[in-house]
Amino acid sequence: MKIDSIVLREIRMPLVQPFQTSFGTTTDRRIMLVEVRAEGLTGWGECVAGEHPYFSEETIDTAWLMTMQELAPALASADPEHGGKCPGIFRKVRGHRMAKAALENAVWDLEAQMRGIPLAQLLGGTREVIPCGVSIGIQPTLEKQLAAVEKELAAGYQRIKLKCKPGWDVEIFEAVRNRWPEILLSCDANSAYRLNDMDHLASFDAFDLLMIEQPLWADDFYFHSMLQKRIKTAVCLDESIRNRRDALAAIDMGSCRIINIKNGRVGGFSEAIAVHNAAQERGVPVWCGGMLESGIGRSHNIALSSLENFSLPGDVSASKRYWTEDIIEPEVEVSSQGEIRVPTSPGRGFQVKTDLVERLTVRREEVRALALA
Ligand code: OSB
Ligand code: MG
Repeated sequence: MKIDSIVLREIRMPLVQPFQTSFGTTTDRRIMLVEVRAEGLTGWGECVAGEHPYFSEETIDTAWLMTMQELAPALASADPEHGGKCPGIFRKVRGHRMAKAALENAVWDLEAQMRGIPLAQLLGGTREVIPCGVSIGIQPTLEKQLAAVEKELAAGYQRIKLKCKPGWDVEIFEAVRNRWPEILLSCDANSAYRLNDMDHLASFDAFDLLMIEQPLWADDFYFHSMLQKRIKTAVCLDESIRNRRDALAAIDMGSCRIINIKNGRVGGFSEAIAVHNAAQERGVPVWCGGMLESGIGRSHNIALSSLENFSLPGDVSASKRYWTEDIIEPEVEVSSQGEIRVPTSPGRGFQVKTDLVERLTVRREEVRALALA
């Protein structure tokens, strides 16, 4: 494909309600979008980096800088024939996986349009519908926490994930389990616990959780493997898994029994598929994580979730849980069975509302392929 230009934008979108994790509260999102324009078509990508380097080292501002200085110029002069070429084009840049993923995924998005096939099919997906769960932020009170769970169960979601941290864990699990003994329930600590919390984490076994997500350090496999040996509940790794090799190491060491795959965290669709395949070959189920995405990242998560080994409900949920108005049409909707239908139309299957994106844009820069010649 002959790339004409790459456009970077920052859009600002207020969340319908603040989202609190063990590392902080998000009220408004600052989102970097990329457009890769080639042969009269536009592929879109979303960078999932946050405003602060709390979930990962990357932020929207580091991603913007690396995209302008390194990644977009490299891509614009490479004219890749498909998305799978992007890791090679970006290889000399160490890290910055969320920045790389935004561009790589835009190229896959573009390629699906050029070939006139659904993005899910281009990725190798086979599912017609994907099972959906929700990630519920830490609430101001137990009553509000229970009300939030009740609302999402009523909407049909198949799995409830509770954000937790020391001081906001067993009491909450106990209250939720007492009220709903049968539901699929999990928790996500975003690395909030330490070695001397091992006994405390073992006490989570009483609540029949589907998994405990990333209890320990974001860069650790070894102590997670020690923890996994001591507890019955499956450990799921999120932050720790950066690529296929990490997944292999974690599985081999027994650091986890489930893997959360996030497109941005692993650097784009190519590596996400590689992690998926490695886990599948070893009998480890995966699910698709979320990063409070706008409709563009969300549509890409839906396509990824259509791969076979995404057998557990993901954190990919309806647009209206996040936004008063999403930037895609139709918005992402979840059925009363807690499922999202995978689009069968060419490309990502959701139109970008370009007028709305334009209105939300607070910063814009462009890299033109011709200027590089
Ligand atoms: O750890 O999965 C996480 C949101 C931001 C950063 C990290 C995480 C999350 C979520 C929300 O859990 C998932 C979503 O609803 O998009
Ligand atoms: Mg997580």
